Amino acid sequence: MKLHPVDTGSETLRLMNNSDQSILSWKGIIHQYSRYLPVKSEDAVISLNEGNTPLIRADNFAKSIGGDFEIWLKFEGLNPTCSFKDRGMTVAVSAAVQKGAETVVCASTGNTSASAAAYAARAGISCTVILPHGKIAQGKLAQALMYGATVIAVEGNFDQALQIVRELGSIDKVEVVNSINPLRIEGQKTAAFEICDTLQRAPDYHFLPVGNAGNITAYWRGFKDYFSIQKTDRLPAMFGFQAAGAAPIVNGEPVANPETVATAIRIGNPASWQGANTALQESKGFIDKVEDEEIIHAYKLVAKTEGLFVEPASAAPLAGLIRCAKENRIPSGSVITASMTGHGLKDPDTAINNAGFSPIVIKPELDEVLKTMGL
Ligand code: AN7
Repeated sequence: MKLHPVDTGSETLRLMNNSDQSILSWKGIIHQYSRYLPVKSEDAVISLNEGNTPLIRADNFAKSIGGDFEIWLKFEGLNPTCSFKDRGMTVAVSAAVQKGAETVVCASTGNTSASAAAYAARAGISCTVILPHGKIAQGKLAQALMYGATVIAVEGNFDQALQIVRELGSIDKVEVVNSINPLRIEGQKTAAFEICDTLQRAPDYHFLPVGNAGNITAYWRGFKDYFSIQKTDRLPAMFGFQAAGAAPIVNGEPVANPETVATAIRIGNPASWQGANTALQESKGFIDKVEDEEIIHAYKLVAKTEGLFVEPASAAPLAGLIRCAKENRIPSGSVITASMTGHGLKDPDTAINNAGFSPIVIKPELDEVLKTMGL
């Protein structure tokens, strides 16, 4: 099979700078990036061939928000469990199995639990997830249940669930796979590698949602790793966005009762707060909060203009980008990348509640269809 260069208009890219063969036989992020990771591909690896997600250029979206810059969306919803968490989970679960763990545990707003449950199933070990009762998107809950995890719902929020999980970590043969496990961060940094490999450069700005702040920590590490070995010639400014009702880093203090439609980032006391601060300071970045209405607006806009269905949390950086475009914060011609952290199908309720209309019910007749179509 021959792969042709892709002409994007402003620059000519290859699909990847790795060998064509590596695209055809992608075996996951540990296999691809083992030289930058603490788990090696020769070790027993628990993988679902995660990573290698598309970086989609979003010119329609850019135009619709009046942006005079390039926007590239890293569609992490196309990982095996439909979120970026799989990158960290392959590393954390592989290491856990190697050291003899029999159970993995995590607290979660949904995606971590889906990913942990899948990788534990693949490894043949058990998994217990602790979730805030009633605040998990349907798709994520369905995943954890289907992959066979023990699902515990607590009458409390994510921060309280994580506190319990921290204490479970001291039990023999139990491994915590939240991002307080440093191996999760290591795996997640590979998304930054893929962005640079695909663009053949680092972006000027990277936008992403911030919840527990593991991912902003991970991307910054990834961009720095590539820069330090001169694979790239610049470092992006990291632009993070929290939901207004769950914005501890922006407010400078924990939020006791976080609330947002973007349940994935409904977190009041992020575990990687320090990592986020480092990324923001070192990259000369920026963190802000966006209202739920802005999140929903961006969520619908990217679906309608680009055919990209992401979950509400992933729309937070897009809402932030809309603001930045309005406020002229981004110099024209900049190359912006943004993490679309989870798939829209994870949260069908929010989609249906916000789509703005219901299917139009008619008789099964051509005339009726034509009339409804306005033809
Ligand atoms: C779609 O699953 O914290 O700032 O328990 O699912 O690294 O926490 C999920 C977080 C962004 C925030 N987008 O990332 C969990 C969990 C989506 C997410 C975030 C999450 P971090």
